[in-house]
This record gives sequence, C-alpha cells and structure tokens, in this order.
Amino acid sequence: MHQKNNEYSKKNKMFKKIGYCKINQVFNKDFINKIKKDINKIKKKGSYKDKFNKLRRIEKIYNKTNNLKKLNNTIKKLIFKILKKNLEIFKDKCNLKPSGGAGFKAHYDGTFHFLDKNYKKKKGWYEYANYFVNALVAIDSCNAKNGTIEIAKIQDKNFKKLLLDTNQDGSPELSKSFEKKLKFEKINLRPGDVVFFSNKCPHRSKKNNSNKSRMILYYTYSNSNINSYKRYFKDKDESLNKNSKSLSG
Ligand SMILES: O=C(O)CCC(=O)C(=O)O
Repeated sequence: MHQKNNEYSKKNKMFKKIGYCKINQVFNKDFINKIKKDINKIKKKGSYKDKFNKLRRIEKIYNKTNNLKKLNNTIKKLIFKILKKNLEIFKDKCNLKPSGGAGFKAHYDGTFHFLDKNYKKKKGWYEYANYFVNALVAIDSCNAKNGTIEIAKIQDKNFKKLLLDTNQDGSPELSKSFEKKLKFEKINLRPGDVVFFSNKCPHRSKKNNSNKSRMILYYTYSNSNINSYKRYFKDKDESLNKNSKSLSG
C-alpha cells in the first residue's frame, strides 16, 4: 500500500513536469483478453474505415459491456489517485491500426475550430471543458514496428496560444516548423499498460509496419460532467465541416 502510494506520487510529479506518465500493468492479461473479445463483438456499430476499407476506429464504447464499465471505473479511480482529480469521461474510442494502416500526424488533441449546425465557429473541445487527460490503454503490444504513440512535453498554454502552433485549418495538426522544435518520446507498451497524457502534449504515431493490427483504447477525461460527453458526440454528428478533421480524433 505504502509502496503503491509512493509510486502514485512519483507519477504525479512526472505528470506535473512533462504532462504524461506510464503505469505498467494496470490490467492483467485475462482482463485485456475479455475486453478484446467484447470489442470484437461490438465493432460493427459506429466504426470508421480507412482508405483500404479496413476498420480503423470505433467510438462510444465505454459503457457497452460490464468489462468495459469496469475498465472505465478503474481508470477514473487511478486518475484520482495519481492526479488527485475527479474527472468524467468526455470521449472514447478504440483505435485499431490495421497492418499497413496510416499513422497520426503530430497534433494536440481538441485544438481546432469547427462550425456548428448554425455555422457558428466553435473552439474545439474547449467548448465543453478546459482540462483534459487522455488515457491510452494498450490492448495489443505497442512498439516502433506497429506505430506506437510518441509524446512530447506538455505545452501549458491556453487555447488561443496552442492554436498558433497548429496549421489552423480545422484540424488539430501541428505546423511542420513547430513539430521540428519538439523532442518526442516513443512509448512502448505491453497489453494492460496505460499512458496518461494531457491533451496539450504534442503527440503522433507512425504507420503500422507489422503484419498484425494494433488495438488500443483512447479515452479522454475532462473536468466537466457526463452531459459534455453527450453534447460532444451530438455536435460531432451535426458539425458542418464533415470533410475537414474538425472534431477529429
Ligand atoms: O492510435 C494511434 O496510434 C495514435 C492516436 C492518436 O494520436 C489520436 O487518436 O489522437
């Protein structure tokens, strides 16, 4: 118990300093296998395919099975233990990077403008809350070969200033000149490991060059309540910039 508290306090210090931290083996192999089975069952609904027609993303899953509900509760408790914050789920997805599937260009999460159904310009995720933490749960092993997440130190600035580091084209992608200045750390993960990181941490990932797909859960927690989750997905469905990367991620 004492040892665990020590570990949490170390992670807290790390998160405060660089904006991210990794926790090993939060979930055991058996549990992760159950989650994988559950996801494989629910993956027909709400899924996004890539240009090769391979499944790339599934959304709105956190409460679909008892195991997924358990996973969400464990993460919320762990966020409280490490970050001392009571956060609520804001958005959720499972990213399946199929073999040969594209990576993600460097970006901040939630930092972009989008047009709502009345053509009103909105401030990305900052329309819903002002503090966001991502929890990335490895379901498969994640490594350099299959394009694991690469994270750079937090840029602790407000929306307006963060936006200046991006291409400002409706997507959250960082400008090449800003990306060049950053140092990214490749985070290797075993199934069951979790990485917490602020949405203000630049991050990216490469193409999956392995011959197997790579599954992760990518949940975002915020300092708002569950109504923001509902509003976010409703607005995403109704957003007028369907062809841009607005509300992407
Ligand atoms: O799935 C990945 O490799 C990275 C995902 C990511 O950066 C995102 O969804 O914002």
